Amino acid sequence: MNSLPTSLPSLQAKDFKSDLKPIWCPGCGDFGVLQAIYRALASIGRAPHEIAFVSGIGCSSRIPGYTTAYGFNSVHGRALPIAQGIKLARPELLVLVAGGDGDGFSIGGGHVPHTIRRNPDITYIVMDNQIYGLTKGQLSPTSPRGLKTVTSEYGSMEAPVNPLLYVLAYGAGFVAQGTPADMAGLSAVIEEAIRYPGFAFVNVQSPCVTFGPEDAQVKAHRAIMKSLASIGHDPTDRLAAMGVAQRYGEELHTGVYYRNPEPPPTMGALVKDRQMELDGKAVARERILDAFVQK
Ligand SMILES: Cc1ncc(C[n+]2csc(CCOP(=O)(O)OP(=O)(O)O)c2C)c(N)n1
Ligand code: SF4
Repeated sequence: MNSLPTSLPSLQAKDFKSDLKPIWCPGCGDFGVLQAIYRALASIGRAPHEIAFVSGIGCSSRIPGYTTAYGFNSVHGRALPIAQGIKLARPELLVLVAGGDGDGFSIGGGHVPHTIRRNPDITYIVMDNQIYGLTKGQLSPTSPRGLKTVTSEYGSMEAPVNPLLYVLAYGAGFVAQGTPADMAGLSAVIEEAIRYPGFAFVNVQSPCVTFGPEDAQVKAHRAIMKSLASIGHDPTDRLAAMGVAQRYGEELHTGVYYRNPEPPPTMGALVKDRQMELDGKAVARERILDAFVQK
């Protein structure tokens, strides 16, 4: 857990709700994700003006605009580098990133490993609906094999990317999964991700009711979801987490896959140390020069 203040009773979920009305299709899973984010932010207790919320482009990437935090609906696939820049320039801000599976694991997929190896203290929430929603139903990197879409009329021939294994393999310190079918569980993992001191990833199975796979619906999730705690998973065991994550696409597990019990230094902490080191060297250099001039 990091030094974020624990819940301030004065902030409620409604304080994070902006005046903008979501234009998602009725029944879209992203409504539930938004509610879970409001709840998590209320529990965290940071005021909206202390939060920077960055997204890429997609239906899911509209989410920052529906909150009262500072929002940046940026460029398709480029939310993570922008968020890292914000966190470096303004380390005191709470930085959240959100977007779709296409945004994060197709066009933006190359940024994920590099963000993980730098370990900025940011939270990345992916609304994984296995489709490109905004552009009306093309194959996405997480589309299941066989899915018929406008770009795979006879069914996809490709194996899906596994977002959980992807981030675990690169060493993400916090990895969790949720679904809007379990609002309490989803807001709890988002809150825990925000409190983790380092890069934290939450994959949300957020159904696209208009273009997504037919069996991916909130109601269907409720019937099949299984918490990782109920199967006795140990979230401090990264290899065990990778083992369970292999079942992505076959079973719907919710909860924390992995939480590094000894979080490594964040990018912000390392930069601060380097700055102090260089400042110290600059002071020493000035002293030597002063001594030289005085002679
Ligand atoms: C550079 C660039 N390439 C392509 C697009 C078109 N585009 C916009 S959103 C999107 C994919 C949306 O899918 P996803 O990121 O999974 O989000 P969703 O809409 O499903 O929430 C694409 C291909 C774009 N806006 N910019
Ligand atoms: S197209 Fe899909 S992802 Fe986009 S708002 Fe509609 S249901 Fe949601």
